[in-house]
Amino acid sequence: MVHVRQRLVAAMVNPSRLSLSFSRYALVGMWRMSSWLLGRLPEGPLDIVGDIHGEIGALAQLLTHLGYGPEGTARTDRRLVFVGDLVDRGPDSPGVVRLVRRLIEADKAVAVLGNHELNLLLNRRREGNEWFFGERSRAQGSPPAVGADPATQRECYHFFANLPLCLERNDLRVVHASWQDKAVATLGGATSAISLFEDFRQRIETQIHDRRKNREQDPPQEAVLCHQNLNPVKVLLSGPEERSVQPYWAGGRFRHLRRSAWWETYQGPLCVFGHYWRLGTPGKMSHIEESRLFENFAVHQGYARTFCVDYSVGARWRERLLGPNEPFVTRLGAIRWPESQLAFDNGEIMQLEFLSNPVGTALTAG
Ligand SMILES: [Mn+2]
Repeated sequence: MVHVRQRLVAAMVNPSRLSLSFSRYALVGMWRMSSWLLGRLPEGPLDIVGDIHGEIGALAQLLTHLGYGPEGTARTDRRLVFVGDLVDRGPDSPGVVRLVRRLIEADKAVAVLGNHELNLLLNRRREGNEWFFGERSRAQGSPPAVGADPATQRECYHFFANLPLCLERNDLRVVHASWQDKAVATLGGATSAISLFEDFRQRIETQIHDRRKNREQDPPQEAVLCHQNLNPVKVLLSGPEERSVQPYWAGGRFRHLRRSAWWETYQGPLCVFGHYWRLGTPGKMSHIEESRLFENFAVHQGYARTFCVDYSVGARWRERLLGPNEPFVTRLGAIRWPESQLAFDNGEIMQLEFLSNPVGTALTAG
């Protein structure tokens, strides 16, 4: 079986030329098997919490407003769902992991893996994850965060390694960044997120190498796009990308690729995801570049049958540096389902609205 799967995988990423099409995933789609990497969402009412990024205080406040109490255990009539990116940037990543892990063990919650957890599983050092490696943050002005001793590192690693990549039930889907049917279909034969990631990474690398050996010229950025869009773990956890019409300046350098608004073509039941920062105020919080993806949306609005629930709380540590703490621009949000409401850590509650055609959705930032 493993051999058959490897041949299918090879066929998918071994087209006559590098292709960003998912068409070859159809081969594997026919062969979809059950896998713990595609988990089952619990039935009944849910509260789906956005990216937390170590902001333990915001999480405690949100849970209290949702009627759970700061530890999240009081309710028996609802369950919590976490969309990933529990860690990095904020003050207490180990505290958030411990709280969420306890809730999952008590059958009060489920969670999916985010790209920040994936980086830790892959032992990749990134700005904001110094806490895990016992280092001081490299970000300018960043206050000290709670670090991870070896026992905490092991606890986090084991916890992340056992999180599914997607969750679904008849009326609802949850993934960290983007739901792509053909990427989801590859989960069937996989034994872990890391092995699936590595499997595809190596095949894509080999193919790029072969093409270079044959002196075939790929357009600039082609290799980056292939690694981003053809690796199912990458695309589910950090979303598809595309060439930008014009290079643009973001995060201190010119960029040639931008994030794709995959929700504009998504088909399926309501999909709730995080990852894309929705909030920022021009000037004061201009570092939240990604908010432009949602600049034509009000905070309570989603596109068609999708909803992004990341309200940029991962930037709250920077907001603290700007002056008085309250009120924060960034928020931690949760979708209450089936009530179709949005709840925030500041206690605000709004009714959701789903747009069929937002005017001039901007895609110029990454
Ligand atoms: Mn993310």
